Amino acid sequence: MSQATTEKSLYAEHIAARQRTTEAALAATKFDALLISSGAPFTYFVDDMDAPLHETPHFAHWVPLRGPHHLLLIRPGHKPRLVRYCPEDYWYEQGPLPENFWVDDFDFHEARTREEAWKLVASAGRVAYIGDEADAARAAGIADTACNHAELTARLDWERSFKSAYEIGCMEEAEKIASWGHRAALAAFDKGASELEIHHAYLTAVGCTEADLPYGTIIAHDEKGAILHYTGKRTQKNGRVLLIDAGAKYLGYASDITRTWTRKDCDPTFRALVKGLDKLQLELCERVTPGLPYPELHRAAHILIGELLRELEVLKISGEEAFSLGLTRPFFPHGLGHFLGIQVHDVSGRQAEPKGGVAPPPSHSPFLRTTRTIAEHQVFTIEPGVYFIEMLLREHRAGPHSAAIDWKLVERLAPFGGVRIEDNVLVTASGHRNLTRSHI
Ligand SMILES: [Mn+2]
Repeated sequence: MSQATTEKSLYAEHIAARQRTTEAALAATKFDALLISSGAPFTYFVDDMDAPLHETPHFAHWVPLRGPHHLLLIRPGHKPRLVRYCPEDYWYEQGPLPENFWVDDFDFHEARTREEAWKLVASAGRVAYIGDEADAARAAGIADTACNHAELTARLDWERSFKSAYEIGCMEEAEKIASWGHRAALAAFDKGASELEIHHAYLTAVGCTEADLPYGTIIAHDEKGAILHYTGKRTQKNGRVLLIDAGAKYLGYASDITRTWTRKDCDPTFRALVKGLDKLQLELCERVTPGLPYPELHRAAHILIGELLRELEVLKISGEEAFSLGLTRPFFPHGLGHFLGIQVHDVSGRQAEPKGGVAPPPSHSPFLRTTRTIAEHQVFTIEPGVYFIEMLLREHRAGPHSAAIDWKLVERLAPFGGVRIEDNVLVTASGHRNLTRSHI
């Protein structure tokens, strides 16, 4: 079977599953139909410029059609109706629908105006709406309480955390594309390129504009690696460390990959830290198994990081002890990972149950985005990190456990910023499949 045929048949299965799960969610919430819009552009304040459109994720879950104001109507027992908004407009390109594998799965229409589009999805009964065009939905007679209904949305979000074979195929493609960028970035770093030059090398290899990436690249030399969401792009060359956190998109699905590279003139203990964290990251991936609560994996990461820091003599006490005294937190101040899919920080990581509710993170890790129990078909990141962040270390310098940290070594390592290694992991029936490592 050709790749195109596989994609088409996997997509048909994906749509059939969406129809099934949406019908169940509608039944549970007593609605007769669901209408989703692709979204309205966000216009900057006192400006006539729009931000790049992020299509409504619930819409993107059904169809990889880009652009604003498209509408999708789902009714039990009917083929989903898709209305493509394509105005007559000479300011922006409005071509015919490009060749694709998905249109046959819809009762497909085109509309020249938004009014015409909404007329084409007029439906009897209790219709629920998801999207950011609630005014248009109300004008079409949809009740206020049926717009972005909490339980219906929660039920669909819950389903989004279990990826279909089609979605996994898309995500694997996004991994492959990002790996081209990561390889080009490493080659540029080896030649002494600046953060800005590495960013451009990444974009060229991935073959897209910055707006087409799932998130802005984090490309940090040396001490800037300790800024978790560093967005600067300096022009100085010859960094000794490169921390690069960058992904790619394929048909709306994201990859989210971090690598940390060092040059030979970097401090040997920092190089050992990078190597040790890489090994530890793989060990955490090995522990991924259905039934394990994700927060337990996060806790294990803290203890392993504590042990690594003891091995390198940054800490003078065991990993367990360091964690219980709160001394691993300043070095690893973020969550171990998050769900990944259409959104980079995909939905429902903290959802308590299909109908909604929040499962809060443990008190020691308020930033942990994933509190769910690990289950087959979930995709999430595993991204431990170790950083030297003065703001977080400060309180421990004079604290009761100050003697447990080798502060001289901390000073020596701080100019190298930090290290993070991040892979994207698919949960299988018996364990996991690392979607990233086969590419980079
Ligand atoms: Mn991430």
